[in-house]
Amino acid sequence: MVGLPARGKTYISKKLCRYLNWIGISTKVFNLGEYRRHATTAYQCHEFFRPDNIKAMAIRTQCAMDALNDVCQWLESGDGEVAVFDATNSTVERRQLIRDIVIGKMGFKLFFVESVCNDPEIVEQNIMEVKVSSPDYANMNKEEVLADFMLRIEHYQEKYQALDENQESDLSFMKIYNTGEKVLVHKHEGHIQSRIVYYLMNIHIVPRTIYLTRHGESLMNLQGRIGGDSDLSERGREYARALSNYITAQDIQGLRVWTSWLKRTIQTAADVKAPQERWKALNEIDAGICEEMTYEEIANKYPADFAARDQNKFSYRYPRGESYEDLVARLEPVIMELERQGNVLVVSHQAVLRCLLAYFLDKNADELPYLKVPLHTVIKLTPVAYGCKVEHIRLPIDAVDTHRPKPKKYKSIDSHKASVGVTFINCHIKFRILIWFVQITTIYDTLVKR
Ligand code: BKE
Ligand code: F6P
Repeated sequence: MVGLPARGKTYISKKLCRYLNWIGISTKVFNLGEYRRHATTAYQCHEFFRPDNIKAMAIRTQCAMDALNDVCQWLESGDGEVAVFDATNSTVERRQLIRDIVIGKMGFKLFFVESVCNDPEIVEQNIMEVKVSSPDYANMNKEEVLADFMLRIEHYQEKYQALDENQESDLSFMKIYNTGEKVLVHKHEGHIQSRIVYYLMNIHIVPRTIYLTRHGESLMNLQGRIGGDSDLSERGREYARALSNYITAQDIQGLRVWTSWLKRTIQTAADVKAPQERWKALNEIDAGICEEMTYEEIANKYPADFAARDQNKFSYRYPRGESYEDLVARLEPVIMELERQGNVLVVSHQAVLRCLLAYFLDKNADELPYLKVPLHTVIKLTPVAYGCKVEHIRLPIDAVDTHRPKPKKYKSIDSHKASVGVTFINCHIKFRILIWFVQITTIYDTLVKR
């Protein structure tokens, strides 16, 4: 990252990290502020950031080197694919140092993302929303924080050199002006970097709410069958009416409604008074040869498949159907368009909503297929600080429970055999000790008797 303080660098870093992890690219943020707070006792005031504060400058440079070192170690360990170095990196000298280490020494790719923002209102909004609650400013009031932070920015401004395609013509970078009003891309290098550019071109910070809900209870749900394209049950139709009343009562500005192409979501959204759009991508997971079966029938007819799915639910693909991993790939355009939108109500299905929820709540691939998305419940997501606030609004109409929890680990046959083996070895050793003991006493006896 590159940019003055309060330009949304941490916001971009965390959001980008969540997105890349969700699409399956292992990503981690290294925030220089955290290294600094670790290295030195309580932040006193903006004076710490004066360019002529030699002591502080030495600490800050050391922290940057430590962070960069951790970045390189993590990438080299093989666990990481993208490291986001969240710091101001606001001088040519610092960027050259990073280039020498990251490209020169390690041979990695390097891509700078600069946020340029000259709208004082956005900067102030940033300070009020995230700096006021920073550990740097424990027990200080809003006015004091704002004043100190503005001085901190001034210290950086003194030495700040924005990225420039003539001055640093060898570097790959993008610059985002005023939260996306204009974007400049210079010498990007390949697939991941263009995904990053595309993603950051689509995010915004205008407050809005996303509502997620499953369709009302369906006839298939009542029978415990998965998939299919059935109508709503009586209670499901009741939920459709209740949902419409709930949404009307919320009085949401410019609301748009997205459903899948399946009858149960279209019927559920039918009474909601707002413009509607259908997405094939929002259709439920395709269970292939298991469509319209109960879990019990699947366990009996395809026991190996059923067990394999419990072993790794995220990657398991139904024969002639889909996996959760496939779903995430199919939902990527939905997430991208959701990022661009304002208030949206998404009416979809259990597996699909687990994937969307995992994106917003930063859940990993192990947790994702087991997230709880009950019927007849509206999940309300509101962006706050660097994450999402989540509320579950259960509308009072009964419905069946379709959640199948991960089965508890029981001792497998192999580990049972192994434990028999260990007992056998234990007995064997005890037996040997007993024999030695008998032998020794016999020798002793014979010696004494002689
Ligand atoms: C949670 N933010 O409060 C926030 N602030 O360019 C308030 N300048 C504001 C931000 C983040 C969190 C986000 C951006 C930005 C900013 C000041 C900024 C931003 C930057 C590039 C693309 C999209 C947003
Ligand atoms: O049972 C309802 C349902 O939406 C099915 O259509 C779908 O196959 C299933 O839930 C997905 O949940 P799980 O992945 O836990 O089987």
